[in-house]
Amino acid sequence: MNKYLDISKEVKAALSAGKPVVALESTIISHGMPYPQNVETALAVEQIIRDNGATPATIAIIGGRLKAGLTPDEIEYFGKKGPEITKASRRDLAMLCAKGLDGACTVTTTMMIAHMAGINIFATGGIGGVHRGAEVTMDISADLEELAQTPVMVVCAGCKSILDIGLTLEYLETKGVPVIGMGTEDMPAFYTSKSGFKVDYKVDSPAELAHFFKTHMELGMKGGILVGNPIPEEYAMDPDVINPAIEKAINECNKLGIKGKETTPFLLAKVKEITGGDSLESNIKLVFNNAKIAAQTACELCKSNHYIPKKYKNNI
Ligand code: PSU
Ligand code: MN
Repeated sequence: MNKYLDISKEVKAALSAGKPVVALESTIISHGMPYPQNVETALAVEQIIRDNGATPATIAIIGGRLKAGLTPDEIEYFGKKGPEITKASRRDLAMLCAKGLDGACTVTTTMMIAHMAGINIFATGGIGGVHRGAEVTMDISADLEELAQTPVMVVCAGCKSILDIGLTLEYLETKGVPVIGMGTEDMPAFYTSKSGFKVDYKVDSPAELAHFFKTHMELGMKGGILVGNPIPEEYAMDPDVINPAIEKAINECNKLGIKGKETTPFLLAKVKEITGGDSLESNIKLVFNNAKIAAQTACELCKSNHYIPKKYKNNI
């Protein structure tokens, strides 16, 4: 085991018994949502994973240690400190460990630490991607590179249109990352269920997703897979409300000259402010939904070594 890694007792017990474990990120807690909803959501998400038969492993860096599995007190600490904690991407990992500092794990570092710990399924809200205007700014999230090189399945609610969704999908195609729609052929758009862009493949159940992922791993594919799980219709936002809010947030971001790693947290907070908190409510609900699907998929992956969806049976 990596000398910088600490796996919690509960997570270690689950992993060594071959039981399902689902990784969760900590940037969504510190930078993605305001306190106290961030802590409430993080704890509720862990409960949903348990209710669906898996063990949650929230991932963060504390005092230079890579943690797979946090205590409720540690989650409270991340939630309360919020953006004061360093948002940790791949480039930050060694320095935070060397200096014994804290770091909030993005999708990138959560995938890295999950993989080190032997966890291969991860649930979150949204991933980073190619930002609008990236042809000038070159702002392309390290999350896409991590998906290209680390074999972890990331269940998200698609890309929000603070990003250029079309370019994000092109980038993933170049990097060989399969994009799977859970029950949909349309890439979900985070606050809404459809972006107008197609996913690569549609699956209809966690069992089918587990089968696909197992095949991906058995082939020795080095990268991850991205699952777009649409927000349930009852929690989706009206495109006529959310789209102008995103436009306004992006304009403000550009006007203020906000760049680099500050961009995504700024846009998330601004969209929430413009929508009077409605976007936060949708955000919380879609994370719950992703946690459920990820836990169910982790259970299928553990139990069904030989699961073959009916429609494939004739081809074998
Ligand atoms: N998108 C969200 N919520 C989030 C993030 C993205 O809807 O909390 C966070 C995730 O941790 C993601 C990171 O990995 O932002 C991407 O940041 P950047 O765009 O700077 O790569
Ligand atoms: Mn960026």
